[in-house]
Amino acid sequence: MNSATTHDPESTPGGSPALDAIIIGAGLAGLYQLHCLRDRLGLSVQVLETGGGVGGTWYWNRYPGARCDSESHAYGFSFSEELMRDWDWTERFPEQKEILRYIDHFADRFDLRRSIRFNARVSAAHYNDATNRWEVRTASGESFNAKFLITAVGCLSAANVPTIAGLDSFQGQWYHTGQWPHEGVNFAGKRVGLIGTGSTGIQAAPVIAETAQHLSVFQRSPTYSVPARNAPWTAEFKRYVKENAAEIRRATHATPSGHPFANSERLALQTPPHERQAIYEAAWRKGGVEFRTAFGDIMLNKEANDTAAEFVRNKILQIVKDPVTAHKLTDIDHPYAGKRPPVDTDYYETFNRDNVSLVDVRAAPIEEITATGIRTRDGHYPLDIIVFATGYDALTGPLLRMDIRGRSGRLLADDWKDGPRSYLGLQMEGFPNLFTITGPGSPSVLTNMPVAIEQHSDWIADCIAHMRAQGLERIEPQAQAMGDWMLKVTEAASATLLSTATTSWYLGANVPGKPRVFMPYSGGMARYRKICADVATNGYEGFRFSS
Ligand code: NA7
Repeated sequence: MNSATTHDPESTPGGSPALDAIIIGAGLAGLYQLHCLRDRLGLSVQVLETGGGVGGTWYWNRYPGARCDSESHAYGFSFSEELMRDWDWTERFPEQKEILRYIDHFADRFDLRRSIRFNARVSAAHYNDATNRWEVRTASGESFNAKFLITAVGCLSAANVPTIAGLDSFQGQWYHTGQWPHEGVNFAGKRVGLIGTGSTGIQAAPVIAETAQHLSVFQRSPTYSVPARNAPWTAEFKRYVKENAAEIRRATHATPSGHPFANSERLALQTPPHERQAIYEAAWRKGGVEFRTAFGDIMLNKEANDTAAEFVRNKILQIVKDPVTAHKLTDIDHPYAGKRPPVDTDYYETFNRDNVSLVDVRAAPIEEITATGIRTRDGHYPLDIIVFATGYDALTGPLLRMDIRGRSGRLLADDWKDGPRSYLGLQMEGFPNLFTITGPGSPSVLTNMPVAIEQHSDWIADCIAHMRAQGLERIEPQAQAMGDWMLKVTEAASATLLSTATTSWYLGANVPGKPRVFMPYSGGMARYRKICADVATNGYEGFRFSS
């Protein structure tokens, strides 16, 4: 790749330092990886970021009601106890603005911005066999090169706007929740159509309904949502967090999910029904994704799962007053938590409002978008604003939207045409010195993300430090190790009910034409952490180095 604006050891104008590493993305992953490589290892690092600021997911997702489903005290970085003690989260489930403030604080505290180029979207990354360097190009034509390339592009960052005939002709405004305008959207007095009832739609609907003249929620697949029970943290809890930073970190490292709570050892099927009901009631009152851990067999046994599913369905039926709407909201086609389980604030209650209606687009699919609204098979819904809460081309999308080529010009998109293949979700055979933070094949979206991000970034930094110490220039996985790992990913998914939710984005089912492969590793974060640590201890077993 040649360009007039080239930043590399040979031709960098003004003698700026040669790059050891390029990191794509300045969300939580990119920032922490930058800190590891630049400040711990002393490497010269350039971060390239599409957005105009740090934050990644939290930079883009400014839609109404945007909040984290992880509890705040366990959501941030845990490598620095000082950072944990100095930051005060105000609420149990922090809203987008507060998380972005935290990420800004992190970037400033560790002086990270000087190594980040904003408004720089990477369009291509090609490995040069002769120089053993990655040549990276941005959409605006700038070029960079470095020995190591690390993608920190997020798992849910490639917006999925469905192809619906007529969208271009719509005369109102439309938005995807993951590309929300910074100035916000005024719904007052407007007829709003919200498409999608995953975690995002479920968060957005109650907030949009507060000001919209009318909100129509277009539901294709109902799902199970549990109340978040969000509330400000008490002074006592804030003190607990400061005094127990190390313990909170230890807890998040010990659980399968990276959340500070483990699966209960109790089994739903071995608990008498009245006791089981009381346990579910207590979990429902407590709220949050912790509900899923009420019994140890919920995700392993369909019959056990049915007890959780029935409990949530009954709650929905009790909350929603209109029986037809309640029926549509509970006509769920997958096991509880088989698809990513949302948590909400007044989602089901929202359907009791006079200005909200549910449109069942599984029964009568959307046929087209007209100049004035949405036409389904059985009617036309006049709208001023359409909100797409239609999710993402998850995990592989952000990587495959770039032109990534490895040894001898090998195209990643070709290697992954039948689904992503990697060793440990960290590296791909044929793509030397390329690391993917929370890539497909790692626990990623099945965990409390910062925990997975820290583990990957630390592992990558340790690996690069090892290479430097040993004078090694190149690392890539062995094909056999990669194949064996992919079998483990499939086996782990088959051992749970996750693989039975055939319409889930974990399987790529939400994007037409995407191969149906269960992408994240579902064997648990704690187990995965140990596997990665053992691989390193055993001389980076399964990888091949060259000097
Ligand atoms: P999700 O979980 O992928 O949800 C997207 C929703 O949009 C889901 O209900 C989809 O129905 C629906 N959808 C997608 N395309 C269409 C079309 N063409 N017509 C009607 N409905 C459609 O994305 P979220 O943003 O809610 O959550 C993503 C993650 O972000 C979340 O898990 C958190 O980790 C944060 P479907 O189920 O495909 O039938």
